[in-house]
Amino acid sequence: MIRTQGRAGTNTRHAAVFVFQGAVAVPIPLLIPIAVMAVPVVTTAVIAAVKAISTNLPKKLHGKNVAILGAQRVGKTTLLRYLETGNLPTLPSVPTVDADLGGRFDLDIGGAAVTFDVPRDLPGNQGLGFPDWREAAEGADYVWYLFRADLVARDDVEATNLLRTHLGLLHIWLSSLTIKVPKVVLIATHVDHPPGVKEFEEIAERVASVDVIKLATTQLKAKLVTGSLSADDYAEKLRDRLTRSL
Ligand SMILES: Nc1nc2c(ncn2[C@@H]2O[C@H](COP(=O)(O)OP(=O)(O)OP(=O)(O)O)[C@@H](O)[C@H]2O)c(=O)[nH]1
Ligand SMILES: [Mg+2]
Repeated sequence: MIRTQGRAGTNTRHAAVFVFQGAVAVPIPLLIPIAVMAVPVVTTAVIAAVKAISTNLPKKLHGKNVAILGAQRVGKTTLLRYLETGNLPTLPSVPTVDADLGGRFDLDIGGAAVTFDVPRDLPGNQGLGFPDWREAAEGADYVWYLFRADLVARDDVEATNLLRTHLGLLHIWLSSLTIKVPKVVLIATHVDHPPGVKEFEEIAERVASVDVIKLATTQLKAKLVTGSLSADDYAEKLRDRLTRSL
């Protein structure tokens, strides 16, 4: 396995801090415009503070091992790049080879050192690919399993069968562990709508009701996180949901 050192993350955000230094004599007529100006400033500060809370990911992941599993082209590298830099990649994605966010490597996520293990999925060669998956899953604090929610929601046979195979294997591997059992998060990608709109909620509900997902949430005690990595604001919401699931 290749071990690489990632770049420092750049997505740390700081909540605004306001310091009031002593009383200042202000004429009464001036107080009203100042008060009017203060409302948006305070509102912005509150929003910044709420955002800072939702980016607790580095604290939760510091020192942890995360195995990222999933079929090809589901968004594993895109998610990693987003967590590392706070932005989606601008260059077209290519299948991961070991030296490029594949294999085992350390990454700096907002100041936290996290060890990721991203074994490749080898289609048609799964007998070769799965020992790496097993090793990664068994040594992890978290297993993040990514799959395409859009395909599963519309009953795509290949995607659903692959999901069933992968989650079945995960169940077998993890149920034989006695000491440290990793927490499993199922990350459903490709729901390319803003959360809250009808289309998003329909896909999210459909995916949550698929038998293999329901089984995984009970057998594996897996959490399900749904979203998209097609735009920065969708990715931010997905990251926030992922953070809450840890
Ligand atoms: N529309 C849409 N595209 C996505 C989403 N997530 C990832 N993609 C795109 O899907 C393609 C594959 O993404 P990658 O992150 O390279 O997938 P991967 O799982 O690392 O793929 P391999 O390394 O080949 O296993 C890229 O073109 C991404 O931009 C998503 O939620 N919605
Ligand atoms: Mg990749």
